[in-house]
Amino acid sequence: MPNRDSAQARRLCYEQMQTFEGNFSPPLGRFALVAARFNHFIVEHLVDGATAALKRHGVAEDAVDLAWAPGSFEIPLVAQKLAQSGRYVAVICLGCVIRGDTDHYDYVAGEAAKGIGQVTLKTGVPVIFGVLTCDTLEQAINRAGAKAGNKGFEAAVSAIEMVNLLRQLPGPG
Ligand code: INI
Repeated sequence: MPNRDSAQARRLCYEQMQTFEGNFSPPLGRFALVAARFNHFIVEHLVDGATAALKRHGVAEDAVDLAWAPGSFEIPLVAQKLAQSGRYVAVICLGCVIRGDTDHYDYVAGEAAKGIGQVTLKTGVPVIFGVLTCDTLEQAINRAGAKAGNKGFEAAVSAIEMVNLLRQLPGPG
């Protein structure tokens, strides 16, 4: 357990640092949701969660657009087109991949994660990973608004934080 001296020393040290941290006030600009239609009965709850989070944080309903992709594998291309359009301050990707009997899951989940990561780095637009990757349907249900929160809600909150954080950071854009 750290002693009081070291805690105080750390606090003093932090006071010297310039610290950047995104807040949760509603940023100006539009948000895009990209949702996968596959496992729609789960994803619709992620869309509801993301929409509720944006609204609760003061983002106007008409400042949010929604695009449906066939499955999570197709999310990155749709997200890339939206991010490159210049119309959106952030793109929030929502999907649900559930492990089956084959290794198909690994390809779909892996490509979705890798692709979304590539899009955000390539475009400089926050592109948020709100894709559930679950072993069971029960895990998915729990993360889509039941026992373990709502991943869509969390993704939208992260989007707001990232927009506000990037606006503080030095550098172009
Ligand atoms: N897409 C998902 O979003 N979740 C899944 O669980 C899933 N499974 O299991 O197959 C899935 N497959 C479809 C995939 O995303 C593509 O749409 C399809 O392969 C066509 O490219």
